[in-house]
Amino acid sequence: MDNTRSALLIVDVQRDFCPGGALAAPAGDRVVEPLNRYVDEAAAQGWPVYASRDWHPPVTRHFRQYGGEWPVHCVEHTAGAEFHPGLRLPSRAIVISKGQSAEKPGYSAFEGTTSDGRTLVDDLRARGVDHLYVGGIATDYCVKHSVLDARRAGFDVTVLGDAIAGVDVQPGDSARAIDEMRAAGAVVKP
Ligand code: VGL
Repeated sequence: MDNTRSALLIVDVQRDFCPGGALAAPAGDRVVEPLNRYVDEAAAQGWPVYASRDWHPPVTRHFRQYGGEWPVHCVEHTAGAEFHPGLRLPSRAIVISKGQSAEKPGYSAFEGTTSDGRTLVDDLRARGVDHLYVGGIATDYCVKHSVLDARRAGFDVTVLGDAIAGVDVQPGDSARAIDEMRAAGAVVKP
């Protein structure tokens, strides 16, 4: 008998990471349709669905104007921080907010918490999950860091290669991120 229990983790499919947003991955919106299909599959299998979101304070060292690397994006309670309007999250989806610190970027969903303050890893363990299917934005930042943390925490990971999009600040960043995730033991599904 197969005792493994899976979950879907959708990373940061937010307006600001899609074309027209403050920090767009050029193909950010193209992950939406494949992710909707994975959501349907997860629902059919009874898997939990997690959706992480960047949820920054207005002032954080993550932003360029305060010494960081990035334009202002995904500020809590703003339109840019909303999930992409085409993403069909189930009503029971578990939202993981991250990046609330003014000091740390919060790239990984494993740095985030549920609405009642539980860490992602505690929530996964409480539900008996040991295999994560991961898609979303950005391949070379939040997807990569989430996948590497998931592997470190001992989860099996399948990266949904048709449902990720990168920022590619340097050409090749996403391809290198995929290599890193594979080297850490994640399976990258085409
Ligand atoms: C992200 C760059 C800056 C991401 C977040 O969600 O991948 N990328 N902040």
